[in-house]
Amino acid sequence: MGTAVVVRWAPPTWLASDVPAPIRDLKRRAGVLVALALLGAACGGGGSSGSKTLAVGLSDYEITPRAIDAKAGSITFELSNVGTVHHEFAVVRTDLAPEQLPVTADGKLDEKGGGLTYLGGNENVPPGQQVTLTMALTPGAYVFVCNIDDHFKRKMYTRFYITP
Ligand SMILES: [Cu+2]
Repeated sequence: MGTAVVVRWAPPTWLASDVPAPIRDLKRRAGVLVALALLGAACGGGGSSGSKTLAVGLSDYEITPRAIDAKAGSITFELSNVGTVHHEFAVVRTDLAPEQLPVTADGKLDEKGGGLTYLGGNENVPPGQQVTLTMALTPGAYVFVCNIDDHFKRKMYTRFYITP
């Protein structure tokens, strides 16, 4: 018992010598929090209850950001086509990875295929244009795709997670 007390009282010197590490850690955590806050601000986050705005880039042949997550509710997507050809934006609810999604004979995403629910919302976005699309999404895993021509085959998709 006595030794246990001694052991318990030993830490102060150890703690003192170790102080810089926790402080460094705290600073790092603060940095992460600030980054997240900035990300939230960049995503619009703007006040109105449960709705948010997400900037999505459509290029030849990529949807950015590559992995997105957001809270459930009404989400307004600001779709910017920074590419040189028409792109679209469609929402698919699925637990499958994009690479596992069913495809048609010509390599497009099979919108009626198994393992997915095609929610549509597909907006045709001309090059250089911006289109706004608002959808109410419930918690779950999603994939955003451009299913024009062979764009899906070229991996023009991104994963999206909705958290409660
Ligand atoms: Cu496309």
